[in-house]
Amino acid sequence: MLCHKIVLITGASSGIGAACARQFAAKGARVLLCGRRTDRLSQLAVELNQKYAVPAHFFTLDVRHADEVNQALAALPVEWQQIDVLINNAGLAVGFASLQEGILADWETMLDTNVKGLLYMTRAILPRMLARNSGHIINIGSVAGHGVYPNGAVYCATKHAVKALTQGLRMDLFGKKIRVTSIDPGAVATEFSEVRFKGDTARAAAVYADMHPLSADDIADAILYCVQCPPHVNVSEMIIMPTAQAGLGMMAREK
Ligand code: NDP
Ligand code: 8X3
Repeated sequence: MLCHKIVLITGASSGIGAACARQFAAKGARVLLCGRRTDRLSQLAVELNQKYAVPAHFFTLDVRHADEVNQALAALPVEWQQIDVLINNAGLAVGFASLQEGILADWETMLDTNVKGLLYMTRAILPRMLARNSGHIINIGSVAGHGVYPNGAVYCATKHAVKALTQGLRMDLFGKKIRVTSIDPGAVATEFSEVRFKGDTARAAAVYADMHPLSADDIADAILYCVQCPPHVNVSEMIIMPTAQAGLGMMAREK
């Protein structure tokens, strides 16, 4: 049981973030949900509040804006301010293009969300963890942080940055009782590809066609495992791929 621990999940409005919210709430955590789509967050909070004895709370947040991050966190009701676990999950790929043809706005969205958003959240929440000398930060990286593929260099660069930030944070917190974990998935069937291909659902579906991808729940399971380890155990990095995936873009399709 997570005994009413406060778990803040960025990007809780879909995919891995929403799965984490459900799994952590089921284990007795008080989940704090944020993202840009208020309607989704509100529905999820209602669902969790009806289903579980511990409360869920949501707020709208675009992690790309440092001021917004700081104001939203400062405005949290006092009973939600001591965050025990931060899951830096909000992230996305936008577009699939070579560097010579890439769209600047897409690059900025990826860098601002995946790298700067993660930094803003971490910077805002860490001081309180340090004051209590306890806490756990989970960064959602990717197998794209362990290699590169054509037309995906900028997204891969953001996930390489997440890997470096996770490693650096662990060092900066040397000697403190704050855990830092990177969860690095391969193909997970979420809205990720629909976002990458800008609403082209057929192209998105093709990413997961004729193979058994991971589900958002598979990743939430792994995150739950890391958080539930005894306090002296820090899972530093976990790479999780579908059995049918052996590397970046290397999928065994069944047709
Ligand atoms: P989804 O598209 O389903 O979820 C992404 C979440 O990020 C949404 O809840 C979205 O919420 C949120 N988000 C995006 N931009 C912002 C923003 N500016 N501010 C706040 N929230 C934001 O995809 P996944 O669940 O798959 O993605 C979650 C994480 O997992 C990402 O970091 C992704 O890079 C990573 N990942 C995904 C893999 C996959 O194959 N699916 C594999 C490896 C890693 P909203 O739109 O409401 O703001
Ligand atoms: C998402 C996995 O392979 O599409 O991070 O980059 S991949």
